Amino acid sequence: MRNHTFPENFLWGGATAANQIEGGFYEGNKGLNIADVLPGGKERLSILQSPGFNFEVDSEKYYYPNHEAIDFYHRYKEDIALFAEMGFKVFRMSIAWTRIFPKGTELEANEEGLAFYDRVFDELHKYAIEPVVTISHYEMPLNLVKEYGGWRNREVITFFERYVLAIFNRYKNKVKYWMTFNEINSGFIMPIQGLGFSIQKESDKYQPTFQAFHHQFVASSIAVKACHEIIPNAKIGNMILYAPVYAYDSDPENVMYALQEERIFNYFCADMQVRGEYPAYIKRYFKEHGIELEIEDADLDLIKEGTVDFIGFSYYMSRTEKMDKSDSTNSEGNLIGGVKNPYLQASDWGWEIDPVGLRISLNQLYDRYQIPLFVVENGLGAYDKVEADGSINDDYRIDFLKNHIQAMAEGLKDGVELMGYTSWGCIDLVSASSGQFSKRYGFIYVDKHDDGSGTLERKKKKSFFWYQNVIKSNGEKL
Ligand code: BGP
Repeated sequence: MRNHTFPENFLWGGATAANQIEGGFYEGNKGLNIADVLPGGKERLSILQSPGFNFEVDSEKYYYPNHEAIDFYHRYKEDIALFAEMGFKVFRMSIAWTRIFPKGTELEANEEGLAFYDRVFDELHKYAIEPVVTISHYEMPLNLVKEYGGWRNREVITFFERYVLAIFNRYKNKVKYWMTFNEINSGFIMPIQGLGFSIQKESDKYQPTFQAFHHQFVASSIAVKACHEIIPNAKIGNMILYAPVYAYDSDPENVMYALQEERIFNYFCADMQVRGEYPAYIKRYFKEHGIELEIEDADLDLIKEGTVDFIGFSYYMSRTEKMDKSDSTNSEGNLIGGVKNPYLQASDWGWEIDPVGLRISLNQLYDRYQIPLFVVENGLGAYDKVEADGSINDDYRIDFLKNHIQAMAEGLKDGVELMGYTSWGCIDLVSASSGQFSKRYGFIYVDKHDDGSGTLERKKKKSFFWYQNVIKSNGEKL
């Protein structure tokens, strides 16, 4: 008997971000963005998570993997043909703000940048692949960071508005799925990438972080409203990093602690973008942390009016929490912290693997918001080995994805409304947190290594053929 769990129009595909694939960092009049000045290698994560980074380009000292990335800028045709061969219905990508407004402050958009994405969208449409576009994916213009202090500065909203109007007007006939800020809530743990500034000391983070978020919420609402006006048939979503928070045990103090962490990290930004107002729990949190936001009169109405059509989210791991962590092992490497969950294995990078957590996430998000969901990132970063005969047998990745797709099928049976699934890093790319190439996610291998060497040749991994079948059978053959 056939099992029609996935709806006929389910949006299967893969996900990327401009700064992690394009390269060509100075071509087509592109300006520098944050990602262009982040070094590769293990030190990147600590830079992203600790105070005091100064955003200076120091090319003697570091290798900057984003400068060349996988050269999608020149090889997009070859890559899109491979996505088409897998049967992609959608391709999630981002537009680099700095290709359109190199410094962020110009009055006119850069034609060469606009033309590049025209070519990419046209190529996708040749194969009936719909682009799903993230407007801002860790790619803030460096000039806005250095001269304006990133999203802390209200003026940035005006520059962002100019950018979104330029891309909506230009691509109104080419793009019908949009998302505003990638993993907006990641600003809590990696403010450099998400909010465009580095705090100077840990204790100073509260006020600027929430002020910057406020500006992003206003900007997000402006984008939603403009999108609805300019492209009435389009859908625009938000994008959050979702990692369900489990209490370590049944001690009510730990359960309360986990709930609080969950609300602040997982839900606060989504509450703002979906429900359109500051929730009660955050008002108490503001009081307790001495946070007083500067909010202009029209802001709250705007936030209420500009709520999103769907929730895009990334799912990689869950998180386990307890109040007193002194007697527990830290979940080493789990991007969003917490204590080690004794029931879970972790990836080579320490990210805890938890497919059931995806079913939980889908249910929790849908219970809370009742609007369509879209899993726009999920995948396994792993070391891959090219065998002597050129094959890459990534059964571990197939297992990971299979279990997560099965969890989505369960979520669908639970009644969750789910638009699609774009597996992260469908082609190997630069890792955002570590800047490495060796942390690979792709169905397509790219011959490029941590030291920058490699021919950039593309090869199909075993998972390529597996995913092709998944899409062909609409999720029935896993
Ligand atoms: C998300 C980001 C992506 C991406 C992914 C995997 O946080 O939206 O940009 O890179 O995580 O993370 P990493 O590359 O650090 O393994």
